[in-house]
Amino acid sequence: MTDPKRYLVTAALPYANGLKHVGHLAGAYIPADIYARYLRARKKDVVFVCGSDEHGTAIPIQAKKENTTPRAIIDKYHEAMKQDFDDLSIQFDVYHRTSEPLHHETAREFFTMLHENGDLETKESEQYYDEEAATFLADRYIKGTCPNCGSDRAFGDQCETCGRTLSPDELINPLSTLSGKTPVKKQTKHWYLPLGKHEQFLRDWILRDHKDDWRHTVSGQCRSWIDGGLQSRAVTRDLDWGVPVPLEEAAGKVLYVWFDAPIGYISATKQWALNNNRDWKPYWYDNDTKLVHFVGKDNIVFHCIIFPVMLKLHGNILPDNVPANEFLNLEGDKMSTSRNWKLDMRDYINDFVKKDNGGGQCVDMLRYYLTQIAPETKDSEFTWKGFQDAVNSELVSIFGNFVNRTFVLMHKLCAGKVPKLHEAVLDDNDKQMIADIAAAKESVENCLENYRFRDGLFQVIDLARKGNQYMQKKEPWILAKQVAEKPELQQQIHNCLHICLQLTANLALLVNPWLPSTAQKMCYMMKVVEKMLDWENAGKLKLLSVGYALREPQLLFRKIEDDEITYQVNKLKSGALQTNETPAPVPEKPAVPAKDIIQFDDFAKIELKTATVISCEKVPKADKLLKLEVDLGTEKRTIVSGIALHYTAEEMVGKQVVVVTNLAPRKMKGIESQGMILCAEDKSGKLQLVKPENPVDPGSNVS
Ligand code: B3M
Ligand code: ZN
Repeated sequence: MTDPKRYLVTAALPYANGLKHVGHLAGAYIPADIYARYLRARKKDVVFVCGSDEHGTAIPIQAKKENTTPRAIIDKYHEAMKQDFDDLSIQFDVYHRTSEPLHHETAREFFTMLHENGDLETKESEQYYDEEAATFLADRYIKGTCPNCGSDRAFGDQCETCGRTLSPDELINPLSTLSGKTPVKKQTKHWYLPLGKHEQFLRDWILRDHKDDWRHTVSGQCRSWIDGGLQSRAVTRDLDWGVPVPLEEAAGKVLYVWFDAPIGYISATKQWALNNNRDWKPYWYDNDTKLVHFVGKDNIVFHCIIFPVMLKLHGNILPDNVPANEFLNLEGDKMSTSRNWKLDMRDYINDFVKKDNGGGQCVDMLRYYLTQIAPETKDSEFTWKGFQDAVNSELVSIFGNFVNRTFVLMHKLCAGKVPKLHEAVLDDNDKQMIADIAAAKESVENCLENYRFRDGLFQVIDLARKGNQYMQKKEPWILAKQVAEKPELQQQIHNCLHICLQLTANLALLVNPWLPSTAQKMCYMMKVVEKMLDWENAGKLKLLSVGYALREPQLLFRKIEDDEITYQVNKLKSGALQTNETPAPVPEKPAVPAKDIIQFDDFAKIELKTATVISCEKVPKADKLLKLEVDLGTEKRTIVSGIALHYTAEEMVGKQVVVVTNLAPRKMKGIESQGMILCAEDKSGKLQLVKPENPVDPGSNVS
């Protein structure tokens, strides 16, 4: 959607049945917060809504576990989750609750309209009933064996081992979790949403209209749901906790939690409007509103299929995108609450953020690492070592180091004041740095607009990396020693520091959506108001005025020490619960190859040679592509390679690489690529060139 009038950003409403872990944070809340902050920096009309999901069987189940009432559970966890989000700088415009009367009223109205319009079906069916407890059993109250993976601890709605959504009838050997007995079947009446009637609409809308802009992981999951045949879904339940069904004949029944929870986005918007004296309706009815749902992959079907059908029937707008993330594993295993293999937001807050003296650096360190490993296209993994590396070798050594050096040198060489830019004596390095600053705006923006938050952050760090390289090339501290003899060098020093300072201001602005506390601290050091972080200012060299006196630098990030990491790993391992249930399968490191076995002859078909990069440039309008000229000894070739986010064009020149030389030529962005360069990809998606241990002649065979 081009240039919408307003934006409505939602993040999945977390169940108020327990604390949430960093997997949830990486999956939905951080990306949503980055996006909302970016839109605010662009002065867009944006509302970012969330709230606690306080219905469903998860709540009474937790109440039973904690020996208290559902009400006490939702009050406790609503407050705790709200606090956790706040502590980690997730800045919702409203954080609502589905237990609020405003929500109940909204959900009732929604159901009533669909019911009165004849959009729902009713069906009498047999449902599991626990005779001993004298109650129908909600899906979650039934346990059994998963027909998909064979785990014996699957629930009637989902198998948490393999993630498959289930219905109670699919469970093998079902048992009531209330009495432990085998339940019986009993007649009951329910209201259904006939999804099958909307198949064509869903096909057209998702698979045709959003073919290009939705993540393939998302549309792929939708396609398999649609192709698998869309069944009618019950929207009511026999339960005494939830929004009562607004029909006399439905006494004792409530709306299914997945019917009322997404309507929670609407009631939250209404609450925001009440708080701010605004009108909520355009956000849900006007076609020039861009609605974006941030969720984890287990919520895709609800946000892409069921809720959109409800919205269409109710006359609302549809989401423009649902950039769902895959899952985050932890230290080699699936995160699991039941096995206590997890890192709760609260644990991180207690162990790191609380010791920060309110500076927010540890908040930003976590936001940084969770974005860097964001499971945007495939499952990824949190490791404490990875966290330490990301902080120490990127935030501290690249970003923090550049900002600190700039400030220290400015105080030392320019009396703490922003020096003048002498345009007449700008050299090539200066000009290149200025051009890089200007170009960063567009590339970062491009990533943010397309929900590629990981790449976007990489671009920001890359700009800081270029800043360090630039400073290293210019060496103003050396020039300062020679200035007594050569006074004209003073202008060079001023130019370098002027550019580094403007770059620092640009970095604050660009990094702000990801690392808001860092941006704030940088504003303080630069003595500028946060209003300066207006996105329109990005790319320019005018953010700081000449002669302006800046504060002393503060270190932006501290290092993470080895013993902190050891402590966390031990804590995780010693806290892990041994259950006598079948453990969740560890995502196996493939001991066997992931691809089919091939014969030597198949391998021998591939021609691999070493080559030396002679020249290299960025491919215009393609963030990821570099165009390289390589020397293969007997010939030179052009190769287009998707490594631009990992290597700059300059640093590629002179490097030895390994090339697949007999790959059929392929056109990319209009350039014919005559081969492919080999890289290794680490868990975080970072690429490293594959090359001989010691240089060999260009054109040497690799086998
Ligand atoms: N509470 C499930 C979850 O937290 C559910 C999301 C509701 S979003 C409308 O994964
Ligand atoms: Zn399973």
